Amino acid sequence: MMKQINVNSIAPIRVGMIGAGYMLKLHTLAMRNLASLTDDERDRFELTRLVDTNAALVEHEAIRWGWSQMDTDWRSITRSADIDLVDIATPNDSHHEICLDAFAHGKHVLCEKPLAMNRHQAAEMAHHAAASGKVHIVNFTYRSWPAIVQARQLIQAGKIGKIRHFEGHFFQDHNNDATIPLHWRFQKACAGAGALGDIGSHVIDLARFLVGDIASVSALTQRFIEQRPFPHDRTQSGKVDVDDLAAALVRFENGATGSIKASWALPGYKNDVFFSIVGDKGAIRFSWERSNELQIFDAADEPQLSGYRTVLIGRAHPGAELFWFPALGGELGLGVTAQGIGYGEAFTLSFRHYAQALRTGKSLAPNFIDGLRCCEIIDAILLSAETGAWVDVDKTVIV
Ligand code: SOE
Repeated sequence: MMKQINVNSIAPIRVGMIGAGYMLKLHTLAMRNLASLTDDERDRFELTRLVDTNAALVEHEAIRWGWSQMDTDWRSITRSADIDLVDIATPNDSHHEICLDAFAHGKHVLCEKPLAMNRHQAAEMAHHAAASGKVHIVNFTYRSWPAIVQARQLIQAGKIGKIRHFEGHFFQDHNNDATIPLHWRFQKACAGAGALGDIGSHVIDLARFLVGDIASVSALTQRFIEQRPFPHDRTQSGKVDVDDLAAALVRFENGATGSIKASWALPGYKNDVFFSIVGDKGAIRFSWERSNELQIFDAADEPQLSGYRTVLIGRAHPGAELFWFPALGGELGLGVTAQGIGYGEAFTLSFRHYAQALRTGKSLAPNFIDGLRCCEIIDAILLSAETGAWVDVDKTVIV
């Protein structure tokens, strides 16, 4: 029997995405996958318009990923009546202008991290975001990861007691290749910071998510590759002026201490988002290189059994129930399967969370205030690295 399939009865969230680079894949995949994975009709995004200044690229990507329209001017998104959510995945130096224009035209805004070039820009953006009454989101995607949400729930339930120490890093090695050209991420004027902004921002955000706000830092930065070839003439090279590595000792407002490190040029590290959090009753540690595992230590275990236990992340953990089980899984008794999930699924979970924020009209964390706090900590780390002194994090109050 042939039957017409019912289409959505609830209007989808109409998205205009700015930037057709690497993040386009993850965002689009997440929005498309979410529609099929969730039964909640409110979790629907419509791929309305894609913009990039590179006309050939935007056409290619819009067709490939199923966007309805394309353009080369971002104002065709921030100022258009047929867009609800402006999704920004452009180089960092453009976030400020695009966000302000989007809020001025009554749009909800999702912005890639780091939110801004520095804390001053970020404060202005957070101020406009709060004043607009619109939903504002910063895509700190690791916050949605089931193992990390589980870690936070255990910490909040008091399982590891009072937190004494946080050790966190994000290490990669892809920029250890000196032939990679001098693109925007290697220039302070476009990126604001190097590895610290690109991936250190994630660890900073996780430190805040899991432990709390940071009061002060003592840091250093290093650059390993000083010159890189120009993208359009590789026989010539130009100066890199951002960090390849940043390392900071940190004091949290709640009295815990710790360290935060980031580098994109440490051979052997492929994508290691790592944290170890130790409290007076136990400890938790996680590494993205074993992202479907969470390690938990309970100081109350009897001495013969004392040690970390490895928990395999699956349907029992927050968010992971969305994935990879038959529609009747529960009834078939497959409630605890754990086939394993990855980077793409992290974005799907993030977008499910953002859909919830958009439908309730509440700027759930991670929002522009979280983006601002992260920029304040990045600035404190850069200042400390420059002066060699401990620096208090300069927190802007947003009302
Ligand atoms: C590149 O270093 C990168 O894609 C970051 O920009 C992302 O935020 C991180 O999730 C993975 O690595």
